Amino acid sequence: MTEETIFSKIIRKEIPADIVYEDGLVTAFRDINPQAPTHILIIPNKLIPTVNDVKPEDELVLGRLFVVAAKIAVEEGIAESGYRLIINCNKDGGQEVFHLHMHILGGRKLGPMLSS
Ligand code: DGP
Repeated sequence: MTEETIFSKIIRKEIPADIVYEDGLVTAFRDINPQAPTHILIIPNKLIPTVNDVKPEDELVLGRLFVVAAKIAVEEGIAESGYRLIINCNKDGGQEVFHLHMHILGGRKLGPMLSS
């Protein structure tokens, strides 16, 4: 069953978030618990719980995640220094919110890709 998460409320502006970008397909906002100077989440406006739920018809919105990530990286001044994009999936992947989201992290030298 597909259940809405807090991210749907952020998209609908029912709860506050520091939104840095939005269009008809995706919304991007600053993570509430930033792990780096820039830590922004980019999410499809459509509820896709996990990567496992991705369908061929989602290609446009998923491509938009990358287009917006590149735009945000420029705006945040981290495009040249570099950054990391992360999409967690399910328990072993560390996913906490079941509304697919891309993390964009940068603004400092990031540690090894996996800490454990
Ligand atoms: P993940 O572990 O990949 O599911 O990451 C979920 C992220 O969502 C985590 O870094 C914290 C962030 N987050 C959770 N709830 C909220 C919220 O209400 N507002 C914002 N801005 N971020 C949230």
